[in-house]
Amino acid sequence: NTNKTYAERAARHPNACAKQLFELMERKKTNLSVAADVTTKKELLAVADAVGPFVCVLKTHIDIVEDFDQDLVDQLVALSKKHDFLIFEDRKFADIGNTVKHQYGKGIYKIASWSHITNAHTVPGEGIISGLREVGLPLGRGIILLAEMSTKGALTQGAYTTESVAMARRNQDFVFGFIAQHKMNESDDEDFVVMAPGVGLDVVGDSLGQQYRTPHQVILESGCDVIIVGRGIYGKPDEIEAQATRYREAGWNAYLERVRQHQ
Ligand code: UP6
Repeated sequence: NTNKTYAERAARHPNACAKQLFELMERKKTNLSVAADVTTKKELLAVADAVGPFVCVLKTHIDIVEDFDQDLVDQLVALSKKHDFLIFEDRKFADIGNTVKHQYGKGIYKIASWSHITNAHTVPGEGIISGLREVGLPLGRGIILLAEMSTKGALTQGAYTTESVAMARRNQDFVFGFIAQHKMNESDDEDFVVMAPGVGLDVVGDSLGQQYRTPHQVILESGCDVIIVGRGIYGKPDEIEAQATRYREAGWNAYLERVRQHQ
C-alpha cells in the first residue's frame, strides 16, 4: 500500500478518519504535520494560522498551554476549517479503559469534542482502545497507537511493536494507524497510516533523547506516510512559513519519488 498514491489509498480505505486524511493530503499535496508545542494561546493560534496552508494535520499538546480556555479550541476548530487540516491532540493516553474514557471525553479539555485524531500507548493492553472507542467512535473520531517512539532507548521495540500492530489489526473500526518510525503493514488488505515524529533537516537530535531523521529517510526509505515536525518549523518564529514550505516540499517530493519508484 505504501507504493500507492494517497488518492488510491483514500478510495479504498474502510476507516472514515483515514479516508478523510488521505483525501485531504492529496487535495492539499502535503504529508506534513506540524507539532505546535508552544505554551500560550496566542502563540498556538499564530502557529496554527501560519502553518495551516501547508499541513494535513496540526498536532497539539493542549495541556502545555498556560492560558487554555474554550475559546482556544473554538478558534483552533475554526482554523482547521479555514485551512483544511485535521487536529491531532497528541495525548498519548496510557491508563485503563475506564480512566482514559473520562480523560478523553471530560475534564477541562474535552479532547474528543474537538480533536479529530488522538493516540494511545498500548502498554495497558486492548482495554485502552475499548475505553477510547466508547467516547470517540460515536463522534466519528479515530486513534493511532504508539508502536515505536523516536527517542533514544525507547522500549517500544520487538514484541511490543508487533503486539501493538496486532491490537490495531483487531480494532480497525477505530484504530487507523500508528506513531512509528517504519511502515507497519504486512499484507495488502490492511492499510495503516504511519505518522512519524522525530523529523529534522538541520540537526540530529536534542539534549533530551530526541533523534531526528530526514523526510527522505522517513517517507522514502522507511515507508511512513506523514512527517511530524516541531521545533524545525516553529523554532524560529520569523521563519515559520519558510520552514513549513521547505519541509512540505521535502516530504512531498520523497512521497512522489516513492510512488514513482514502484510504477
Ligand atoms: N513525539 C516524538 N516522538 C515520539 C512521539 N511523539 O517526538 O515517539 C512528539 C513530541 C513532540 C513532537 O511530543 O510534540 O512529536 C516532536 O517535536 P520536535 O520535532 O520539536 O522534536
